[in-house]
Amino acid sequence: MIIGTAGHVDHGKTTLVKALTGVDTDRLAEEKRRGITIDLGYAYTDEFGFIDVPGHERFVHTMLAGASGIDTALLVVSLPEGVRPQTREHLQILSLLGVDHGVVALTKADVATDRIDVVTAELRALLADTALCNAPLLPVSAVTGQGIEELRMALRQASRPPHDAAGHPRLAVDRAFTLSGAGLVVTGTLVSGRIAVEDRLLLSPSGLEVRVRGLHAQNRPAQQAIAGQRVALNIAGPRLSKDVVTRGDWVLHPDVHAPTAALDVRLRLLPDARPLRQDSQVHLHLAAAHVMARVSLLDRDRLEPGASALVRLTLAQPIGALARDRVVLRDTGATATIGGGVVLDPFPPRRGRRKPDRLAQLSALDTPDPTRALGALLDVPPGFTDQAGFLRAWNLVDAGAVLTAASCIAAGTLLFSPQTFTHLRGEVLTALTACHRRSPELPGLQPERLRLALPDRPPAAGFAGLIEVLLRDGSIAQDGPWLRMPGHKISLSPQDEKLWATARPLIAAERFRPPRTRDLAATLRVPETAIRATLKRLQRMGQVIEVAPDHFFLRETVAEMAHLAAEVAAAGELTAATFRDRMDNGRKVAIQILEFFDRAGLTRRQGDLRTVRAERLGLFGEGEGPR
Ligand SMILES: Nc1nc2c(ncn2[C@@H]2O[C@H](COP(=O)(O)OP(=O)(O)OP(=O)(O)O)[C@@H](O)[C@H]2O)c(=O)[nH]1
Ligand SMILES: [Mg+2]
Repeated sequence: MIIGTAGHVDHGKTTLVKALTGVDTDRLAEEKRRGITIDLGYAYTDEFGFIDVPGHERFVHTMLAGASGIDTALLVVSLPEGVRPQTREHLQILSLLGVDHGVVALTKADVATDRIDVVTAELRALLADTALCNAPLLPVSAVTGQGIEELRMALRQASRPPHDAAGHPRLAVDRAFTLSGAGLVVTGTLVSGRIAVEDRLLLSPSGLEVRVRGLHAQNRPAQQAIAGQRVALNIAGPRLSKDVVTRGDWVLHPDVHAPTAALDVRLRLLPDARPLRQDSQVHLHLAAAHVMARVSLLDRDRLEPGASALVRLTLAQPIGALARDRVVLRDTGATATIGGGVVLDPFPPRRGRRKPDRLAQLSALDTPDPTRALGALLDVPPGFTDQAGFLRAWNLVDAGAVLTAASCIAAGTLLFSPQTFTHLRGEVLTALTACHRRSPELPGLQPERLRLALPDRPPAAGFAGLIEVLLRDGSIAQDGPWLRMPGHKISLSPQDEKLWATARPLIAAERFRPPRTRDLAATLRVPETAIRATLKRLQRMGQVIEVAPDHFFLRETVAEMAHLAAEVAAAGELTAATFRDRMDNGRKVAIQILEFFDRAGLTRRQGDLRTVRAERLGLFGEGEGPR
């Protein structure tokens, strides 16, 4: 159990921790000299771990780093002074962080017993609307020892239920130092999962590799630490040193290493804050991290005190953050805490942040339960989500249970709601059927063309998954790169069929110098555009080949000419002249054919000479030797 102190400067937090543990947590010379706490202090007993925070208003950011890792609050209020500004602000921070277990110590009882009633009344009023409204209030004195035992008992009872150790490990680093003999040590609160000696983890956001050489859990050597404990890790890794670790970093499992510079958050503004305008600059605190951020209000243009809104926080630099992490915001000058909230989406899309669909998605994500979040998310457009992104955001290790409970369909990289899946499947089948009706001569559609043809165009990655499923269950079929309906066979439309029946004999008659489209059109008395379109479709079916613009040859003729070229080359030299002589079709056409062969990679030209690449002779079909 980790207890964090809270309260105004000089109210006796550090003295009280010493009375409870025997440890003086003010270690720094400057702390001794000035008589105030500056940095976080740590003290342990057999049953408790204490984080002692500074009360001075200049060090609220440090208090925030400490308070983000605690279970239970020890709010300290001095009887002579009563409630003061940082009593309020620390209490607000505890409430924004969701710390709902705690005890209030009324300190310096030895000098101000007469103030107990007044201060108690003041505090009861202050706590009334908070999660700590029923916290015990105990007068204590570190000088006489009065109330210290009672306080210990009360802390024991205030402890919250043990943490769920599910999820990948994430340790919020609040300190790094080198220990002679051991090397680099980082300390912090393990907010999820477990860490064991020899684990291989990452430092985030830097991404440096980390090996756990040894660890302490709650200040004791251990083989393993679990969520909720304060942990010290002795770590090693290439390029790792004290200088590359800062307060606010994470040591975590590679699967949850995903630095982000944008967070979509449900933000609550404190009742005594000033109204928040678009694009306000704020200090953002998340776990032990502290960065500047800009607030874009998503569902309104101005946020009133005491109200809550959906906001996009754009950070000055990337940090590690996941769904349900708490954020606390302070004003531009860091003079006051103004509000806080819960991360709904740590990896939000760049575009469309204020669109109604997007706001509906964020509302869907506004629940602590990942199964409910997923179910609700898939119920709003577009009805699917990126599987890896969702699992990472929610730090789900074994996702099976959640996916089953949310009854979604995993296809490729996406998770679909059953309705969306059925709908998209319908769109695919409709699009393919329409394509076959429109262009019976086509084998089908290539996947990307099909995707772009869908009214609800799903992203490429997820579409691939959808197609995989449809192929597997036989709803559609595939020939090479073409997707088609299972029953589809390529054929010509009746009009094409008719035209081809008259055109083919003309092309076959003069097979080495067939008529061009213009001549065919004139002979057959049809528009040139019509004959050209039909021949293009026949080309896609593999019946003809457009050797030069508007000059179509039968495919088998091209295959025959390829073999003739090889023959000519084998007999002597393959040039425009020798090839023309062999085919008896004129120099211009012979050159066009050879240039076509060059482009197709059948022949290679050096000056006037050409060589034939024998391995490419099959390029235009099999079994078509010279007649
Ligand atoms: N008489 C009396 N004095 C106390 C008691 N507890 C603390 N003090 C004195 O109050 C002063 C401040 O105590 P600290 O424990 O440093 O206060 P703090 O809350 O830790 O201060 P910051 O960390 O700077 O916010 C010191 O001079 C203490 O000796 C107490 O129970 N009785
Ligand atoms: Mg102190």
